Amino acid sequence: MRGQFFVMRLYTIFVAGTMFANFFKIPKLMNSFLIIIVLVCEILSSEVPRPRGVSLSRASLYPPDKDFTCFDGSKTIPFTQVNDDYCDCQDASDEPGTSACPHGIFHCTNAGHRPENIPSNRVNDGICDCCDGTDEYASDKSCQNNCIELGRSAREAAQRRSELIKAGKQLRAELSQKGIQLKQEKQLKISELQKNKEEAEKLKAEREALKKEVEEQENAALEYYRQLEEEIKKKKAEEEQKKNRAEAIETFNKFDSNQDGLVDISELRTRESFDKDRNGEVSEEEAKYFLNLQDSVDLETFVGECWKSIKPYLMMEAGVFKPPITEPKQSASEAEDLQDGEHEQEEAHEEDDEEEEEEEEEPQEPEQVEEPQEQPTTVPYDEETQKLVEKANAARSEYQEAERQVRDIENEIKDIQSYLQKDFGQEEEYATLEGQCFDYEDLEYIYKLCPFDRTTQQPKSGAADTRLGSWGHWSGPESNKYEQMTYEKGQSCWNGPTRSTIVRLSCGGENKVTSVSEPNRCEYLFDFVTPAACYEAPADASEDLHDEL
Ligand code: MAN
Repeated sequence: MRGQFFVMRLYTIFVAGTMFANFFKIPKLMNSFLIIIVLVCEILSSEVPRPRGVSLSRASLYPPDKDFTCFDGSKTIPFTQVNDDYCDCQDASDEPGTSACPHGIFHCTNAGHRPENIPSNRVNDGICDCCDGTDEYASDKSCQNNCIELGRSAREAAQRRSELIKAGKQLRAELSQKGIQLKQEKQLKISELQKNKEEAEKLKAEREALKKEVEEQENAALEYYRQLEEEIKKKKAEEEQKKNRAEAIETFNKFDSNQDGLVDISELRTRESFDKDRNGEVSEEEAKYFLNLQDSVDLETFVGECWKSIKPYLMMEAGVFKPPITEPKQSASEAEDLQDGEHEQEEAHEEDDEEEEEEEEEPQEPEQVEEPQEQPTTVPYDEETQKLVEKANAARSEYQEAERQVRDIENEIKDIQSYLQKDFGQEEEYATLEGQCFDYEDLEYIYKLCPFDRTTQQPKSGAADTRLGSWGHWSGPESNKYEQMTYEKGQSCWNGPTRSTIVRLSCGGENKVTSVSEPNRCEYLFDFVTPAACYEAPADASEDLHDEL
């Protein structure tokens, strides 16, 4: 029975091998060689006597003609106790083919496919774990041996993968070449810009010198006008002062009704203007206030101390002084409305005039008069000075232009330098992805991956997009950090952290986002295939058949 099964297996391997060769167009001679190797291995693996659940490579550890010593050396038992369904060794080495030991390992040969080690508690548990069905040798479950079919599809998949990687590697090499070229071009651009910068700086220095020279000439010419204006201003101020003093003296003489050379309280009390509270009479306090709290003042005290508080009241009385307006400014439309209704208002105003005069008005307190700020007198420049000013203005704007040029070049250099520092992979293979964006649509959103920039999520309803993260860093495993990207510090999640995205990269014939999910709220996972990620060595179609074959 066992012999019949063995012959059947050999036949199946032969047929499967021939089909495999035809399918993948492997030359006949080479295929015969491969089939022979597989058959020899099969014969060897089947013929080497070993306890159940032991791999070919470990068969020598179970010599049947000797007592068995546990692998940890803790115990020696007669060989007949190996696989007797009783756990003697703590390391489970005496029960490789039963479920007697809690942490044992059962080895499935899985001839024709990949061998497998399964936990021994799965032996005879009613579930087929090994494709050759050997794990269920004593259970009611009858397991089909489908290793040949599984092996074939695994090899086919491996072959497809190998071809994909092979093609991808070629594309990756091209991308890498382009990436290196891009960086070289940028490097060249920097050298060119450095040269331009030197020239721009030279020009800037020349223009600065020219500006300085003409500004000196301009300054010298304007100095005359500054002094002139200063003198005019001084003169004007002196005249104002004189006028003010004369006015103060005149007022003093007017107030000094008894001509005793003093202005006193009683003299001020006859002056209606000083009725600050508008109650119809000038009180003693009110009069005293204007005399700087004295009973009487002489001419010099009047001019020096009292005049500045008296003058605004007299000006107000004469209608010359207007207290500052504190109401908010009118808007243009309000001003128009006002103009429209101006006539009616004017008329109404005239009618109201009399009444208004009778109305109690809040007494207005004029502020101490600050002399109005004089605008500097502008003396027109002569033709020569005017020309110098224009020349200096031109020199100034030319200098500013040169300064701007230097700044622009510096900024461009800075941008390129930061580009050159970017990590675009082992051989710049990801460089060409910069500046591109790749979309992925699900039912609700359009997701976007813009490598080295950002990830976004836009609702299909048309609402504004949400930033799911900005380029952070490579975050793949130590063996190859370029297998994963992290985008971080995206828009804040409601009542939560900022959004972030992990982008898993794998080998593909073209650049494409193949899936997007949100495993945790506001943490997104993109899968992106790209030839740039075709790193792996081409998979050997027979690699998985080690050990047993
Ligand atoms: C939006 C989307 C979702 C996210 C929630 C969090 O609806 O960005 O992806 O989970 O906000 O509130």
